[in-house]
Amino acid sequence: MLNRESTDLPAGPAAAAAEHIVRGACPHDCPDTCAMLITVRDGKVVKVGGDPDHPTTNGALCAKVTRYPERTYHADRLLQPMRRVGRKGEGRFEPVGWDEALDDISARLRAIAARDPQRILPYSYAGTMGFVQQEGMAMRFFHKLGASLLDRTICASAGQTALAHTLGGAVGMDIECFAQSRLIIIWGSNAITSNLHFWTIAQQAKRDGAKLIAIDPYCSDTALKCHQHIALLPGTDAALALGVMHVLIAEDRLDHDYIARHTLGFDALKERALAYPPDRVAKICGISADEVIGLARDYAGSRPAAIRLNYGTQRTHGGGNAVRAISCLPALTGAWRDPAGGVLLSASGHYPIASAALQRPDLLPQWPKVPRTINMVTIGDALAQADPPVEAVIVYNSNPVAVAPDSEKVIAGFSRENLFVVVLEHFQTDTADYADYLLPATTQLEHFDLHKTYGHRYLMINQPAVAPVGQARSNSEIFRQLAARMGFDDPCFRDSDIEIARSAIDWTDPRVQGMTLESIAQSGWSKLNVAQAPFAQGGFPTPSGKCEFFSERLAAQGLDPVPDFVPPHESVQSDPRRAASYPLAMISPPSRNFMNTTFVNLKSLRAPTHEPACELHPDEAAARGLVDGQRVRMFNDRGACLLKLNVTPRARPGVVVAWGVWWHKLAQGERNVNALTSQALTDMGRAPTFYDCLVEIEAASSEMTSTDESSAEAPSAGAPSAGAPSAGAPSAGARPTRAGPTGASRSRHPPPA
Ligand SMILES: Nc1nc2c(c(=O)[nH]1)N[C@H]1C(S)=C(S)[C@@H](COP(=O)(O)OP(=O)(O)OC[C@H]3O[C@@H](n4cnc5c(=O)[nH]c(N)nc54)[C@H](O)[C@@H]3O)O[C@H]1N2
Ligand SMILES: Nc1nc2c(c(=O)[nH]1)N[C@H]1C(S)=C(S)[C@@H](COP(=O)(O)OP(=O)(O)OC[C@H]3O[C@@H](n4cnc5c(=O)[nH]c(N)nc54)[C@H](O)[C@@H]3O)O[C@H]1N2
Ligand SMILES: [Mo]
Repeated sequence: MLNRESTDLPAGPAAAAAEHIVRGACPHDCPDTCAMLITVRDGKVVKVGGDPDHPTTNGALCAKVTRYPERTYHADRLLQPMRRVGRKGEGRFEPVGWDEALDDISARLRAIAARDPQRILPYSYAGTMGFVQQEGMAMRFFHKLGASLLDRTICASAGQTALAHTLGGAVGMDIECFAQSRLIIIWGSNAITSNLHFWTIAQQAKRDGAKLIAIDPYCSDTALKCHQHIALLPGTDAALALGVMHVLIAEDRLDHDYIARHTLGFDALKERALAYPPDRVAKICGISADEVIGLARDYAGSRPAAIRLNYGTQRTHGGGNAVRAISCLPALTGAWRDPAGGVLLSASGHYPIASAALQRPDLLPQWPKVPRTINMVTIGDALAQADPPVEAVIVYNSNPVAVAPDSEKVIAGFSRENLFVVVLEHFQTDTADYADYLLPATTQLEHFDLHKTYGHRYLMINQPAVAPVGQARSNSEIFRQLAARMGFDDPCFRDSDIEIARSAIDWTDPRVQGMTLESIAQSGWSKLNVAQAPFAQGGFPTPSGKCEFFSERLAAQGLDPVPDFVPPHESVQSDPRRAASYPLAMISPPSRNFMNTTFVNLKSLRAPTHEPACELHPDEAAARGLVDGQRVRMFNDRGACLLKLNVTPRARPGVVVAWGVWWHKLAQGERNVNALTSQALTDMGRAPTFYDCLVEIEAASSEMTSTDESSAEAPSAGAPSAGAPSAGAPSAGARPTRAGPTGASRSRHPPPA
């Protein structure tokens, strides 16, 4: 499967030597997208390191990705195709040949498609972010089939929609320029966890005298190291941004020239901001009026002033409006005039992506009419209620049973005996337990790819370092072979991985002028030609060419054209009745050692935390008679999970911080935090509201508190070993109770009672 043609591209140095280094790119859903140097000895990867020449990677990888060899050669790695033998969710499989598996899968899909191809649904996200292995061949396949479209909204679509309606796209500052900023506001981002290489840059700025301010309900590792931390309540960022505007306007600290030339709708924004005086904002946000005023004065008084905004701000009901309000700020003060001023949420919109050539929507049977769209966030409801029903789900690059909100409903959906499920994976995840066919996929060390990024401006190449492990095949190869079996004979289904990568970029665009796939492969990466201060003279990619405080396009959708504070669905202020039963606002931000649910099954990365944990303020703990270190049950009317309690003032009163995102089956009680989160959506972008979730916490009953890490180990997954029907040793049944509201005993993900 190693794509023959890939050797045509210049590989890394000394490609033929017994020990050699191959250039890779980190595939994960992280803004850093690091350049990797992969050391191969005798056909095996022995080391993965960071490229010292790549300006943002700067020679360093995070603890997770340094462990790529351990992950790749892990004893639980899926090495052969498998077919279900037990009940859905039991996770019991038998080995099957590739041909038999692909023949049967294509026959099943053909039969369903004959009734209505919309009954088939792809489910995928960002297990890998490469053009080839993420959606390149997969999307062509599902388009040709006429399957339901998947709305890929689980992470960023509220913020992206907001940016599109304000700046004109996912565009902004060059991350490297933050080194020269005099003020950096780190807004809804725990950079030390989720954007480590930006943190290196921010520390450089700090050493050079910049002030760092964190805006975060939790005193994260990052907030701890900033000069100031503003601990607002979750989901109140728009109010804070409007309060800052109020002060800027009241004290006339505006760049009137920039506003006049390069913005649209100042009067409407001014009127809105005047409704948010600091006292009102302080009440909404749970902070002091002085903090609002101080933030505004710091912002207006520093030049260059930069905002590193992250997706943590947009996982509540008003997330879209929050991102819109925050991204209006640099146009009010003219911060965009400097390369080290402005805002960065995502840089992905700077890449000239040829998505029509890559994904071929024109292959849809009734193009330009498109099939129905199913939102990946509400997969729980969709599997129960969609009409016509979903009869098949093909999962790749994602672990929906663990990452989608409202787990009990997701589990119930995947438990349907009349749902045909195919999962392409590296490991036997929570989702894999529900597969009818479980297909072993290659890792980034075993396949070719080309990457855009969302945190910096380099196109990145990933060369395969070694041959696929076991019988693993790349996503692109699996969909290529399925396409052949379905009789899809368009030439694009025979494209090699190199050809798919080439089709992904509009090479005529000035931003990639002078670049070819081959030239990028030479160094492993190549920087886009985009101005360091892209909006110093305006030129926003909006319809008006201006920063749109007022958005005609939002108005046309019947939405508020001017940013406002949209309260959380669930908070003490917005829903006091619900808060009477569930008074704590729960947020579940990324863990440092995991990448969403990826790496949770690596014992070495799980070791520091040992088990899922949460943090609660001493006053909240005392009010409940809870003590540090004890096991607690966190619950609401949707579900429950068991956590170890850390009592610490780093969590503000009213908020519980429950780190994401464990595998259900590796957690005590076999439920992670998504058992409690809801399927409610954001104000724009149809996105999830993971951090908009009221809960209560109590001591776990004694039968829930047996703490034996070994009992929470993964069942040895889908086994490489000689043909034995493997996996899913019924370890689950040996455990005491599940965390769920019913407390009923259960097998591995039981349908809710
Ligand atoms: N190690 C690691 N890195 C990751 C990930 C991971 O799981 N682990 N996930 C990756 C993914 S998928 C993404 S999308 C990115 C970005 O992921 P983000 O969701 O931006 O994650 P963080 O940077 O950790 O920042 C979230 C911060 O926002 C805070 N927060 C929560 N609610 C609010 C709120 O309402 N307002 C404000 N101001 N702050 C809030 C949290 O306490 C946390 O400190 O990170 C990526 N990087
Ligand atoms: N409670 C709560 N839930 C959350 C979040 C949160 O902050 N709190 N964060 C949300 C966010 S921001 C996101 S982005 C989503 C992430 O959700 P997902 O995108 O589902 O992310 P992962 O859990 O990392 O699962 C990715 C899976 O893809 C697999 N994979 C990796 N590479 C390949 C490949 O080449 N081929 C195949 N076939 N498989 C591959 C990995 O083994 C892994 O199991 O989760 C969301 N869920
Ligand atoms: Mo994400």
